[in-house]
Amino acid sequence: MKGPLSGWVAFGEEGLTYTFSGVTVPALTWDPIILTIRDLVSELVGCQFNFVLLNRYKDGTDKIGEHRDDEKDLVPKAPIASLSLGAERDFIFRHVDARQGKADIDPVTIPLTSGSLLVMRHPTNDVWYHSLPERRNVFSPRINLTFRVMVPPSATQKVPAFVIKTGSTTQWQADSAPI
Ligand SMILES: O=C(O)CCC(=O)C(=O)O
Ligand SMILES: [Mn+2]
Repeated sequence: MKGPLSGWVAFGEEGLTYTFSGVTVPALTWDPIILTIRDLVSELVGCQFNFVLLNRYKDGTDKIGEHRDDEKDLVPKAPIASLSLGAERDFIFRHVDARQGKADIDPVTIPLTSGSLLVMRHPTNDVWYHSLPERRNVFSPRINLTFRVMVPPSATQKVPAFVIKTGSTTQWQADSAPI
């Protein structure tokens, strides 16, 4: 996965780290404002997130290449909630079978406006790649917060690391969500 040029910052429970593309990002102690947002997003999605990764895109030349969020630090099947602030950018899903030339499935483009919350539920990350391509006509910055559920350092995968509530959950465009 190719990340934005400006690097990453993360907040989360003590001891959590996120390793991707050969980079390990340790969780800083929760900032009170970020924690308040985390609580709101957790309530909205119905999942107790324990980690948030912040990406900053200084303008449309910063981008993220096509990838899936499939790192071993992530609790399998937990949702990922992505909050966007600042410049609007296109987020593109591409189906794994289309990528491999096995099926003719159109990519799905979602314009992520400031304040939008995109929720990727299982099995989205298994079957769809995503990217945030370069946009030469975007001149202002964007900040993205992805709320995640990470495996606690001492846990094994046999131990539940999160609670999913059923009911009262909110999804991005439920009818067209690429799940
Ligand atoms: O900035 C975004 O909307 C996507 C970020 C992303 O895919 C990631 O951090 O894994
Ligand atoms: Mn991603």
